[in-house]
Amino acid sequence: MGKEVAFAGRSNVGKSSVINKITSRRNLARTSKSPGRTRELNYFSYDEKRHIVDLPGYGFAKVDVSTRNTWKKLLDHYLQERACLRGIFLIIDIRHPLKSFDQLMLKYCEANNLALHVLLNKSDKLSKNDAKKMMIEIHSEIKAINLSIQLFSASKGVGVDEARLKLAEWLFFD
Ligand SMILES: Nc1nc2c(ncn2[C@@H]2O[C@H](COP(=O)(O)OP(=O)(O)O)[C@@H](O)[C@H]2O)c(=O)[nH]1
Ligand SMILES: [Mg+2]
Repeated sequence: MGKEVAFAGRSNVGKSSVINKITSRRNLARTSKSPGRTRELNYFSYDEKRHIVDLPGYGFAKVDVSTRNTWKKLLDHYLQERACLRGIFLIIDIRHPLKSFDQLMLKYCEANNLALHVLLNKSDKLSKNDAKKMMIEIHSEIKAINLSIQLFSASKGVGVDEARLKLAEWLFFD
């Protein structure tokens, strides 16, 4: 059976940039200029048994009910066939944490007993001290059983090794 790791995040948190940075494969995930353009599930493969799934995000400005429902349906459907899903990378903008999209994602992880790795992206926008404080604060607000959390910056390359290690743990180890 194959192994899958899914990347989730509200639009414009930098999900595409993060995927590009971690996988260091150009055009593996395209960075979109207009936020919220990704609507369907995008699969990227290392080989026939190891895949990254780019889950569509939403949340930029107002999102209508039908967009929300479409996303929920898509996610429900995806999680139903998730036997090979090893864990979820949840990308959060460190300056705007735990919005309703993130809360919903956290609920899904809890309900389905999924391992969760939170990337606090755009940490370059805060001082090192403030970023650390935010991480502690956000960590204390997330109640997940199998949780890890880290600072990240796709622009400055902060946290890349740590994130790659987690990805490798889920996709390649054991
Ligand atoms: N300052 C800063 N900007 C970032 C970072 N990561 C992404 N961005 C910017 O955020 C915007 C949205 O990025 P994108 O990867 O398209 O986000 P997506 O909609 O979540 O896939 C772009 O203008 C990126 O250049 C980061 O770590 N730091
Ligand atoms: Mg994108």
